[in-house]
Amino acid sequence: MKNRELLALLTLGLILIGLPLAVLGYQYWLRPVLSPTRVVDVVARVPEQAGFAPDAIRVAVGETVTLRFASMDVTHGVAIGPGLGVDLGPIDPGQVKEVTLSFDHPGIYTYYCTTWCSPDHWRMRGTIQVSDPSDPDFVPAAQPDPVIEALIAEGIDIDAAHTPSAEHGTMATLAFQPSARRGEAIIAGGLDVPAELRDPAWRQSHTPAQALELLAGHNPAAPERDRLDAIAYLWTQDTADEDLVTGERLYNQNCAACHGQYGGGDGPAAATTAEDPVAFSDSGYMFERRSDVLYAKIRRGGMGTGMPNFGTLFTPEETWALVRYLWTLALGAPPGIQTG
Ligand code: HEC
Ligand SMILES: [Cu+2]
Repeated sequence: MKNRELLALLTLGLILIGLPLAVLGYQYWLRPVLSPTRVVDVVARVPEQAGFAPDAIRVAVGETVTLRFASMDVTHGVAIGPGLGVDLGPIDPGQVKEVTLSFDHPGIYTYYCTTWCSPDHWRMRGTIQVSDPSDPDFVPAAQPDPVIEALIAEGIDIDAAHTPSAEHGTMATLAFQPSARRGEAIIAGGLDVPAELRDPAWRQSHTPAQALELLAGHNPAAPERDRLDAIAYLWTQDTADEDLVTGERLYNQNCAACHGQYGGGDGPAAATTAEDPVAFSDSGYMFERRSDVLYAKIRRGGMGTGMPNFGTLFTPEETWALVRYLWTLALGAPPGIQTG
């Protein structure tokens, strides 16, 4: 009887202690040894507790490496960019998720948290530096961005803080909430649209307010509402379905915490930033914005304002998808596109 009890207890103990040990042993000892590729363990904690450890990984061109992410405190999420298309989704405490990568060219990539885990969440980033073994000291220079170069050449101070909409005067509030859907019909109905407004390059580097002025010059008799709706249509017509899907996904993961899910500037982290996050749903405010400047702001961030930079996370295409999505927050979805 005594022996049996002891045996049962031992068995139980073996299961209680042995099983986790076996799992841990497998994860941390056997798995890396058996793995045909290099395994790098990255531990995630909120940024106040050091964020990712390690926060820098070196990989050689051609080397295959498995990155294993484990969360130690709260639910984090991991994606790696730019342009790798790696999104591991949420990682709960105690959970491990992994991805195996290899790189053909030297470059720098960033792994970053995609879940709002703390007020400092967006600081949670680490870099993967891919170097060429035959030239290990070569660090690939950041690719010059033609859009940002053009803005600098034009003399636009991208790092300047935005002007609060209250100081905008005339455009602070629009007479009507513009509707892209209605605008399509207005244009089809014969509104005279100047050539500039039909040119995507012109629209990218001008504000809707500037377009409105031109449009009014050509259509002095048209009601203001028709002109606003026509601009809303022109500004959102190029937005493809997949842009919206990408833009919305990236926005919800990376921006909504500050800028608000519907662009109200009222996300849970809005109170923590030095400057107020911009409200993209404020169409009067957005009528004074240029797409190329929005693009540059997203990539470069706002010095000292609390607006993070995303240039190391997203490709230029992903950044444009975000800009297009921001316009739909202000002006509504373009006609023919269903949003949820
Ligand atoms: C940690 C909070 C925070 C997060 C996260 C954040 N932003 Fe911002 N953002 C701000 C703040 C604060 C400003 C205001 C900066 C200023 O005064 O110029 C701002 C400004 C901007 C601007 C400039 C607007 C203008 O008129 O100049 C753009 C564009 C923008 N954010 C886009 C984004 C996008 C897109 C994302 C996600 C990929 C994002 N932001 C994530 C806080 C944030
Ligand atoms: Cu996080």
